[in-house]
Amino acid sequence: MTPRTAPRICPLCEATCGLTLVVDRRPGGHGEHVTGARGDAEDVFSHGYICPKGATFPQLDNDPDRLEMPLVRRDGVFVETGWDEALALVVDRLRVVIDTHGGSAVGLYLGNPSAHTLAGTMYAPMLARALGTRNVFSAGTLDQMPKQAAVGYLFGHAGTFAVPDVDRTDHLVVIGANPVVSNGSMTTAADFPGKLNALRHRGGRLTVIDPARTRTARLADTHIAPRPGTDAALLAAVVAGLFEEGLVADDLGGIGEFVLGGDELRREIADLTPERVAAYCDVPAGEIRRLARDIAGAPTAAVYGRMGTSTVEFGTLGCWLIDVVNILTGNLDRPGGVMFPTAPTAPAPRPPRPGKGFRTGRWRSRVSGHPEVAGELPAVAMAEELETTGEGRLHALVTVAGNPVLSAPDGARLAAALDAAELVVCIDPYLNETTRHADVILPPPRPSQSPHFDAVLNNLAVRATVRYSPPVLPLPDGRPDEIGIVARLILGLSGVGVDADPGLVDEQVIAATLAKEVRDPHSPVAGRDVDELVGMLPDAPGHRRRLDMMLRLGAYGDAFGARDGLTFADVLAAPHGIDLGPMRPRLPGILRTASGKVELAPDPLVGDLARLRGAVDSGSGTEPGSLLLVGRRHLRSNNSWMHNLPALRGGTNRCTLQMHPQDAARLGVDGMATVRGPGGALTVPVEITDDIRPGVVSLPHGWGHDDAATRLAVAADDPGVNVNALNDGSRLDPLSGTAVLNGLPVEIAPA
Ligand SMILES: Nc1nc2c(c(=O)[nH]1)N[C@H]1C(S)=C(S)[C@@H](COP(=O)(O)OP(=O)(O)OC[C@H]3O[C@@H](n4cnc5c(=O)[nH]c(N)nc54)[C@H](O)[C@@H]3O)O[C@H]1N2
Ligand SMILES: Nc1nc2c(c(=O)[nH]1)N[C@H]1C(S)=C(S)[C@@H](COP(=O)(O)OP(=O)(O)OC[C@H]3O[C@@H](n4cnc5c(=O)[nH]c(N)nc54)[C@H](O)[C@@H]3O)O[C@H]1N2
Ligand code: SF4
Ligand SMILES: [Mo]
Repeated sequence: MTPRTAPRICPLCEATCGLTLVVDRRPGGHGEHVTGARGDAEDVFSHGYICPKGATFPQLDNDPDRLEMPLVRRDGVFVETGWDEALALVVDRLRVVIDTHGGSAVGLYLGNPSAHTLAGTMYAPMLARALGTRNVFSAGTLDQMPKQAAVGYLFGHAGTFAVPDVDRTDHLVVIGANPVVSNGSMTTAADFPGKLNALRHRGGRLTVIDPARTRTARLADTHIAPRPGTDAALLAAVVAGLFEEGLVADDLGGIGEFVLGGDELRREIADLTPERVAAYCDVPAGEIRRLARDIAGAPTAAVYGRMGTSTVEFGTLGCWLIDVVNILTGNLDRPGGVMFPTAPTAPAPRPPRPGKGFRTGRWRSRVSGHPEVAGELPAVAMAEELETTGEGRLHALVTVAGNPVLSAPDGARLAAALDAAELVVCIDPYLNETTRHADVILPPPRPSQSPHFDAVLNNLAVRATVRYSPPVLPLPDGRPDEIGIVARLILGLSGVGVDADPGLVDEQVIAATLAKEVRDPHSPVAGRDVDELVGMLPDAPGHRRRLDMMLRLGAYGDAFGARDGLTFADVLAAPHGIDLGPMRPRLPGILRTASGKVELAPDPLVGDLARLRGAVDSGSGTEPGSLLLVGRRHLRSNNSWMHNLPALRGGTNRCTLQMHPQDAARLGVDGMATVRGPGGALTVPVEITDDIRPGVVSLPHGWGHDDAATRLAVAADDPGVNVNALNDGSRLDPLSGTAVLNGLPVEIAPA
């Protein structure tokens, strides 16, 4: 038999490319496996694009270190256990913790890949409810939580993101992001490199603001290299410059009636002039003023920021000011500016109405009193919550798709706290630096055996499409997929039993959602009969029934037969996806602030400007000879968990400390160096390069695979060092609880 092919959306980064998998019989004839992956030229979103990570799909799928069976720790050693037994054991042991100490004694940590799986997006959040805990943590507070807080205050909801309209903009300003390498984040756009080239070809402009001359910066017309950690000050000065020079767009480009707080903003920010922040940012005032003019003067412009603006001391302020610049220059909600995507499974737009608004601190962490933000507590607080005795202590932790021992600051402390905890359960395919501290590991099956739908990332897509990948290979008998693992835990915890049909979870959601919809006069199914609607859903696995419901209730759906529109059957019939067109204006209907308007100058953000002023005026970190550490990503890497694939090893993907020749000469560093940060010291190979500005050094994260108790044979060969061991986790952006990962002060000496 010749090999067959099957389309599959790539789950490995936010670009969500369509792949064509090649599937062949295994040698010896025992079933099939994935032998190849290439870009799917017919995919309606990615049109054939693929990156080196996507191309390793076969290696990832077939990795011999991938766990096939649950591992249960007995007398200190992991023993392979059957599925029913392992799931029952987990529920029994969670019950003991909950019965003794209450639901809040169990923490839940959701890692990055859970944003890419159906299990992580549509089921794992329900696990928190089944546990009865508010101790929810995620990679978000090592990443984009500042953005969520900022848009929460501006637009009223922490999930309402405006993304750059990269296909139509005339001037893209990229601050603290390297999308040519990362393929974009908090903006889902396949083939970012191609889109930046297309921008240049149509005569558009690219400005990159980054202390490193990244691959993205190399494509730029203008590259500004500020001191790390100073983006909020730089952007505040751009805003001050826009006001001072009369560059604010007339009627904010046509959305003036939907925006409040312009005068207050002007008053509060006017003193943060380019001249005042120039030394702190180490960017000449004239360059900041030119940036303001270049954004205001472009027919359309979009300012886009990521990790370098987010995981810093003033992360929320920086993320807020990015959108403030977009708004003041008339670029919010218009083609070529930044726009709010309309995802196919999001509820259909409703008429404008004020919302509840956004606030934080509805509860606080027990030990340090960190405010909850968007329902989460800071990932860096997990260790202290586990360690610190007393009422309300965390006694157990469940992780889903996370490796916080490497990805969060001070992993050694967290590892010790996990060892001391009563129960640690990890839903994860690998025995790695985190899961090796578990009592039970429940491995999801291979990606080829799992269905795929981007329920979250479609909300960030620069063009609307709908695509679904059914499993390419069948599951072995008796093996649950990841949805089944999470759903059965939920059913076990809620007393229904781990042996129940996982689809029951979906039926509960369907019944509750439809009951609410039919009562909502603005719903496309207002006044209909719930049973009739349930009866229209397909006879299919629970996740498909739920997706069918969401799609039919959504902007492009058929409203359960009430209008022409999509059902899930249409999606199944289109293996390369259905294009739903470019982004469209969404104001004011999308706003959920208490005023029903965009709130430009929310109190918590305006209030935090005082802290920024303090930093600017004290010039902290600008002392001669001081060094700041930033991170970087490599094209052939994915955080901490793809170093086990031979095809992604070596070459440029190396765990080296990049340093400018002037700094290296001054410090006499060559070969190996010792880096000392607030959390400890590491010895690393140095790479001297003028791709990084003086005063800044860069080290990638996700390395440090030297723990003998893991099962990552390839990664262990060239382990690298864990950059987060330099960080004690005490530095946070207070408005979002996000760890400072970029702009960490370090000292360096020859080793
Ligand atoms: N210093 C520094 N630290 C950083 C960063 C940085 O830039 N600098 N970046 C931060 C960012 S942006 C992020 S998002 C975090 C990531 O932090 P985490 O999400 O905690 O870590 P990852 O390395 O993404 O690990 C993902 C885990 O998911 C598992 N996994 C993979 N696929 C699946 C699946 O389909 N299902 C399940 N259940 N598990 C799966 C992997 O085996 C691995 O254990 O790291 C953060 N840490
Ligand atoms: N190949 C690959 N792709 C990935 C990942 C991966 O590990 N590898 N991880 C995925 C994940 S989880 C995420 S969140 C995204 C992240 O996507 P990006 O944010 O695009 O990726 P980073 O490489 O972290 O880019 C951050 C940039 O900010 C710069 N920077 C650091 N500090 C500052 C600062 O203070 N100000 C400014 N202006 N710039 C600063 C750094 O030099 C770096 O170039 O990538 C995703 N895609
Ligand atoms: S850019 Fe690469 S890793 Fe990201 S979705 Fe596309 S193929 Fe997968
Ligand atoms: Mo991330």
